[in-house]
Amino acid sequence: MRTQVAIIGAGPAGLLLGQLLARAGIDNIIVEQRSPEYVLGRIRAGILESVTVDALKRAGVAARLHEEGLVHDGIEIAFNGRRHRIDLHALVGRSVTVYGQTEVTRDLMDARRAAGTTTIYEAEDVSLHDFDSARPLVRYRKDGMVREIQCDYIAGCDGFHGVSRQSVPQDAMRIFERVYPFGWLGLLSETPPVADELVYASHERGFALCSMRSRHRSRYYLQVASSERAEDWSDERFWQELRSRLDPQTASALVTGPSIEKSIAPLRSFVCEPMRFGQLFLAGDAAHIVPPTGAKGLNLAASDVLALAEGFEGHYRHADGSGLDGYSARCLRRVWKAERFSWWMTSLLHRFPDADAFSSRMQQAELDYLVGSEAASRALAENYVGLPY
Ligand code: FAS
Ligand code: PHB
Repeated sequence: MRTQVAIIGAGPAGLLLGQLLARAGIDNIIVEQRSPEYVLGRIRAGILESVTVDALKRAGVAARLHEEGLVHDGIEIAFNGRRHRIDLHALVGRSVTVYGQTEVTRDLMDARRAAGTTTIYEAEDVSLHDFDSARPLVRYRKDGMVREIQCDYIAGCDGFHGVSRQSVPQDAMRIFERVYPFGWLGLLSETPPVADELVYASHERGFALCSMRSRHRSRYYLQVASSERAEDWSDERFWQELRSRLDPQTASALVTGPSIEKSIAPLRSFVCEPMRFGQLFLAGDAAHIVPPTGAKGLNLAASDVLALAEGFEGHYRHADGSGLDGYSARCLRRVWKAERFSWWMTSLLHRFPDADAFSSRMQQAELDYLVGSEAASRALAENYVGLPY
């Protein structure tokens, strides 16, 4: 097979890139190691920045998002038994949209299927070759046969554990990483959300987050030690621990029910520099990871893909290589600011096992300052809704 751009990974980054390229008349093939059902079964992000909403509009897949997405003008920060609302829209004139990553992925999959663009699911032993030449190659095994895709470029959209970044020689990249000593135990339930907007709770027992997917489906998270396993957390134990970390107003409004999904996500900050290696471009989690506290992971993937699609369009339609040449530097400027914000929010709201009394007072003072200063709240708001793309 031959194509212009071979995309590795059919998560949100790969599917969004494929859709934007197809609409620009740029031929592409996606190679995905899992089945569509498996990809849809992963429960992840829930908050879309306006940049991401615009990207999905440009990709022609925002109809259901407009119908079902919930626009939120604020978030709440709870500590010392009280909730404090950060009025995003009043502070920076913008909002966020609650619409699960699963739904984004489903909409992109449906659009790709309708367009008849090629996606190879359950591809085994995917490998990348000669991306330091003008004739890169993707090889994979399907139905017992080894197949090849010749292409002009490869887009590595295969997430943190994917093959793309691992195909790059170690001495060609610089890695920056911070692994946090805790994870997030997430629970999805068909229960009404505990509040109209998200509640980020800082408590001496640990961080908790009350989020949602719709007005009848809730998503909750608890900070847990890295050694914890989801199977050790019964629904009852989860609900009891969540209630113990919430302020009285929120705890009294909590409606519990059976979990639909329960899983633990590790927390890390990670950046690979640069994001281009010859004819290979990394986008999304393949290039960077943020702790989910700032709701940036999926949104960074979308802004990478927007920049990459613009670069390919400039190259193929206007013989202008500047977008591709500037891709890595442009994305990393936005990535590092999102890394800072996600690290800051994680440091502010979580309990660190090695924190001393001074660190705890610093957290308390930062929280008091945040909710008591319009300037501090505005700084959080402009980062949370998404810095300019
Ligand atoms: P993805 O990891 O979503 O997709 C990569 C795709 O590549 C996958 O389908 C994978 O199967 C495929 N792949 C991997 N290796 C391959 C190979 N060798 N060959 C072919 N295909 C391969 N973000 C938030 O904002 N909020 C959250 O609450 C949140 N929770 C998360 C929980 C978990 C457990 C994880 C891992 C991430 C979470 N994230 C969250 C971040 C998440 O939403 C990512 O930012 C988002 O999925 C990024 O999308 P992609 O870059 O497409 O990577
Ligand atoms: C989610 O709903 O999954 C979610 C929302 C906000 C975050 C992280 C995750 O900061």
